[in-house]
Amino acid sequence: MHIDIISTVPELLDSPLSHSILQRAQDKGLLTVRVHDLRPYGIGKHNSVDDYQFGGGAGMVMRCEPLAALIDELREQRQYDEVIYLTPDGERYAQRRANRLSLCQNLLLICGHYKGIDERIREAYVTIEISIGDYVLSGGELAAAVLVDSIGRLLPGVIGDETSALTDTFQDDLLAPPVYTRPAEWRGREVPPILRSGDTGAIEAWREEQALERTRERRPDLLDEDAADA
Ligand code: 6GU
Repeated sequence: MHIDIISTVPELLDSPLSHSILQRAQDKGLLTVRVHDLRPYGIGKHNSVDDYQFGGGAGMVMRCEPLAALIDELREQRQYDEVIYLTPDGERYAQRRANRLSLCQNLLLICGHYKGIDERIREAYVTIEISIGDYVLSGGELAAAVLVDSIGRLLPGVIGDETSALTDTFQDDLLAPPVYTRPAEWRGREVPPILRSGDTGAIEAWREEQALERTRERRPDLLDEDAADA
């Protein structure tokens, strides 16, 4: 998979993209990520990328022309499966969307700042608008990093059996069951004996039951959503 990211603060993405699983994916050639600085496409001698909003009001809006120039240039090099705008008024991001996006070949992510981007860029280019939750970030970069991480780790070959994505929390709309490692007893707290029983069938059943119980207690909305989908 290849992911292009448009940003006015490309440095914000250096660190999250160059660690652990994401770095491994890139080293293995399974994922390439390029961050493109919008600033050189800005207008005039100050390379302006934003302006006051029509109608008045506080906050700047990212201008059409710089974004269009960079997007057009990128689209000459690649056919994007999706052009994604990261914005707090987008669809709420969840595992199902990550799963679907992990099947794509080429993605373009656009990070907004200030009051966001001119509506006409959304109309002309954007195919999906995504929010990573109900709170406001100062820009789309951290949200873009969240997307790249959650998608990158799903690409075949990126993570091995030991961390299989199939058993993740959310993968079946359930939270993950509790997990334990050595020692078998720590400060008087014992690992549930069933996990040390060697009975794989019983262990599997216990984990399912725990996952369900945890989901009922902490995130009953996940179980309701499941029912609503059916
Ligand atoms: Cl994608 N962008 C911004 N600026 N804030 C957010 C967000 C995105 N998702 C949640 N809050």
